[in-house]
Amino acid sequence: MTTKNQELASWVSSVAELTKPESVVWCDGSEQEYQRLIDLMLEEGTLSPLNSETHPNCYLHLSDPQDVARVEHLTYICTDDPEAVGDNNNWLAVDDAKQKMHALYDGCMQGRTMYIIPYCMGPVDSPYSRCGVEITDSPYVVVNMKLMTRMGARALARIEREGTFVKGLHSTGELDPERRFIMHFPEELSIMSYGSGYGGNALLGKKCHALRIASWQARDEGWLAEHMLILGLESPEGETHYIAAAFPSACGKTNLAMLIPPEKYKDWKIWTLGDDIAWLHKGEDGQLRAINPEAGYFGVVPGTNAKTNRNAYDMIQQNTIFTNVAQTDDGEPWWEDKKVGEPSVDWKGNDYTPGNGPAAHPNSRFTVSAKENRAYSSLAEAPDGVPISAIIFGGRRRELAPLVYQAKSWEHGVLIGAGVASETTAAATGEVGVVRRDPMAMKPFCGYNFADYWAHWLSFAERLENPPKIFHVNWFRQDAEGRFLWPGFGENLRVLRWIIERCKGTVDAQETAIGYLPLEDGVDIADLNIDPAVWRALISIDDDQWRQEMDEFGDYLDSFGERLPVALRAQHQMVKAALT
Ligand code: GTP
Ligand code: SPV
Ligand code: MN
Repeated sequence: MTTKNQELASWVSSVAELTKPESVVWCDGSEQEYQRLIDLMLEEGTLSPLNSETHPNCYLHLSDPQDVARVEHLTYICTDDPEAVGDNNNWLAVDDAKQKMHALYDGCMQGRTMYIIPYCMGPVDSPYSRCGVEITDSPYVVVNMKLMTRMGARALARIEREGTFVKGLHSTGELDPERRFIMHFPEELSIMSYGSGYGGNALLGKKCHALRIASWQARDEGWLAEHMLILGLESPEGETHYIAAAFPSACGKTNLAMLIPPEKYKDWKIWTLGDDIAWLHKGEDGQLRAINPEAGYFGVVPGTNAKTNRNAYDMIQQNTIFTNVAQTDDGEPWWEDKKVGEPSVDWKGNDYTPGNGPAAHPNSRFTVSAKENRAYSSLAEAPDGVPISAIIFGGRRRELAPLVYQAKSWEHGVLIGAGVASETTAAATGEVGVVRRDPMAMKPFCGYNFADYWAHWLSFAERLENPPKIFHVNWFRQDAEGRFLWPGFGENLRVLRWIIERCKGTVDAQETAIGYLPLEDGVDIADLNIDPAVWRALISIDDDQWRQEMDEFGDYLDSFGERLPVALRAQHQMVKAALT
């Protein structure tokens, strides 16, 4: 295979000249190619087989112990104008960044195979989809891209038809954290990644393309690229509403997208369209419509069990690549809170010793095709996506944020999104459990200045005839002993029901300074055994705490200076005024 696209052909040869691989392979995306690369990695020892009786076609990859998460401090947006990128990103001038990267890439693929991966983010026949080509020296990246994207011949055909594509160059390098960078060049639609083989650092279609580069493109073209799941909620009457929800990394998107309703609501059904990224466009019908650019899941493993997420648990029993989990004696994958089996080998490949940290890495992941999910919606393949009724923002807050509240308008909803703050998780390197500001769950992923991003969000009030209603949820409130106040997981369906009823205008709410909260009997919890005082705490606000929150949020907004949209400042002042 080669290509008729001149730009692609000459880029590939210039990369080969720089990196000096032993051989070059064009990936066609076939099953045979996938199996060939799996066999190659088994032979090399970069992949281990798992118990093939209980877990057919499942494999385990252990990454370098220093390469287990995204590296936000080594991730840069490179443009001419630093102001365009904002303080929410690390910035480098284009020429400086390229010089740095070229020095790292020089000869880096000697003795290795260079793989060329054409891919399409979104259904290949959708006008909303966008293509890219990733060049990598990692077979692990190729097999993950096969599961996560529409990869190979059909994508290449679209690139040859369309002409434009995102150029992503990745090399595993020496895995030295001192020689690791993830650089983005949105003005020329290109990505350069070096020194990490892990997830969002290396699978360039995902966070690098579908969020950082795409958010920049989306601003220019009038759409939105967001860190959101997409689900369909079908009522017993057969009416389906679609919801998009943005929570920071490891804060519950995959779980919500695959929710199984509790026994009492077994006639309700959740359909998964996506679990991590949504591209939102104004459709022909004037509605905001969503597609999922991905075709698979790169999900957090710990915490997944038959009770918390049966769909995900069943989905990863076959045809799955596990990264950084532990193993049992029988060669089955094991992780914290799996609730079956015992670990015998930990995620570093050593004999498991209790007291020596978790057996599976807290950011261990599964990679699996979306088709393995029994709740996968057939509309996930629809070229024009699905109409969105509600947008939900959320975070991990042990205090402050109530279970659910609704924005008073689109503009107020943008303020609520901009105000998202959440406890950090193991999905990125750094301290875990500290509250940080994470607007729209996009702090690590928005490829341009947040002030301009909020202005872009605000502009949808005029663009859309009937914009979705906006909500905020928090599944993670805790008591003084660290116990969750809300049961979460399947029971979150009760909150989704309230959200849809609010969209339809069929349930009343209490108006507070921060938005509309449920009335005491607004959400059905009768059978849940929640202490009435706890329930009241979940659906009320503490004015003093919120005054402090709004002051801190105000200081954060001030840090964007003159660029901050006036309308956002006005919304902030309205909430503050309502609190006094
Ligand atoms: P990324 O893939 O990093 O973007 O994460 P995500 O947002 O998809 O998070 P995911 O659904 O994988 O959940 C992360 C962790 O939160 C897992 O350990 C889950 O078990 C846990 N979790 C998810 N939903 C809930 C919930 O409703 N309540 C509680 N207490 N924990 C939850
Ligand atoms: C996240 O961190 O939000 C993820 C995993 O979804 S990664 O692909 O590594 O970004
Ligand atoms: Mn994510």
